[in-house]
Amino acid sequence: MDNKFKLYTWSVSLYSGKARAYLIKQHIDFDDISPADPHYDAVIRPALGRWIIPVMETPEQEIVQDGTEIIDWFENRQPTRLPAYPQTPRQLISSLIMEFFGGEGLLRPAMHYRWNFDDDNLDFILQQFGLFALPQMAPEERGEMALHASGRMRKAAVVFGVTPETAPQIEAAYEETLAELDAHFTSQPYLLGGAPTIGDYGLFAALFAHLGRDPYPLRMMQERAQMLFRWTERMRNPSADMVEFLGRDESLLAQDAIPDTLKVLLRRVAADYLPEVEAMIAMSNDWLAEHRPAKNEMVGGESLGRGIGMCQFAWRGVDINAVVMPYRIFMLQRIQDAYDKLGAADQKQVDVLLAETGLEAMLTARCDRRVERQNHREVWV
Ligand SMILES: N[C@@H](CCC(=O)N[C@@H](CS)C(=O)NCC(=O)O)C(=O)O
Repeated sequence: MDNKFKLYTWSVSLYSGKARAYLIKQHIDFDDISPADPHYDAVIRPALGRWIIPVMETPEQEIVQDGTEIIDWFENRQPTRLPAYPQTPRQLISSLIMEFFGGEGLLRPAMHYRWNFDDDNLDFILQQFGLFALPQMAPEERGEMALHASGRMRKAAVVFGVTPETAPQIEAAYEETLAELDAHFTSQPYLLGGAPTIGDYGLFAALFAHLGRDPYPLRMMQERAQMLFRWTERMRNPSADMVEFLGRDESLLAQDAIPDTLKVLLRRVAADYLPEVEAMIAMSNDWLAEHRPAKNEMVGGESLGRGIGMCQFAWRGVDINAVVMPYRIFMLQRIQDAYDKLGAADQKQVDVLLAETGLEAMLTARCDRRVERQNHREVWV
């Protein structure tokens, strides 16, 4: 029997990078497998009820879908080599906030820099999509097929709020974020010191497949944010890869420390992502009052849609219309649940940090119904 874990992924896939980096850092013996492998259509897809990646199949043939669930599958079977969840309150909550921001908050610049720079990106992207989706096809035929298939993703950029009107601000915000990330990774190998935590894996989602791999944004990162670029290498290396940080070992900063450069990033989340989080929750609560989904009703129902509608919010002087996806409520709940489980003294410490960084609403913007994952899908509970 093959006792390796199998990870169904594409290098071009944002959420795949998160799960893959975790497996690499934990020294788990696994193989990347293309979902074009016949086993995906024969076994994995029917089990999930839809086509989606990343998916992990364990040596015992258990199927685990979703980047976070893959990480938690290992984290729930302690001990792990480098625990993804810090044990101290401020580091735990900061790390979960960065996970949320990396996978969801940075999706808008990720989509923009992938789909709106055709001169630099398009040939590469189409070849890469073709390569992963249709490995059996000749390279010259792949481009055409991939162009057709990528139409849906190009449209998705608009659904995430990327338009000609919002693009200048998306770029300005990303350039600022890039500089702040670079400053952080100049002084720390990972978000919280010498080892990656859940926030690193979440950030790696957007900062690798799109922003650290597609030609235009990769060049931007290499030219303007070399220490961030180094972190994207480090996140793919089973070694600690901290050659420029002499004397560091694979441990988190002591005493629940939050470096100033991470506080800058938390303020960035408050300024650039929190307005959308609040608009998403307000819209979801209105939608729930109107639609009253049954207990355990699948989000998106039979149509498999992931969004329940659009929300509007003012952002850096422009109005953004963006899709509301209950998966994001699930991710936000992770932060709120972790906070709710803390003792009163620990909560106070977190309160001080969130007040200092303008992130109080990350705990108070709550959805009237919980979103959980059951049978590989999000459901309203
Ligand atoms: N957060 C989810 C989202 C995964 C996701 O959206 N995957 C994309 C690729 S990066 C996908 O499979 N899209 C297929 C589709 O939407 O049909 C997870 O980690 O499972």
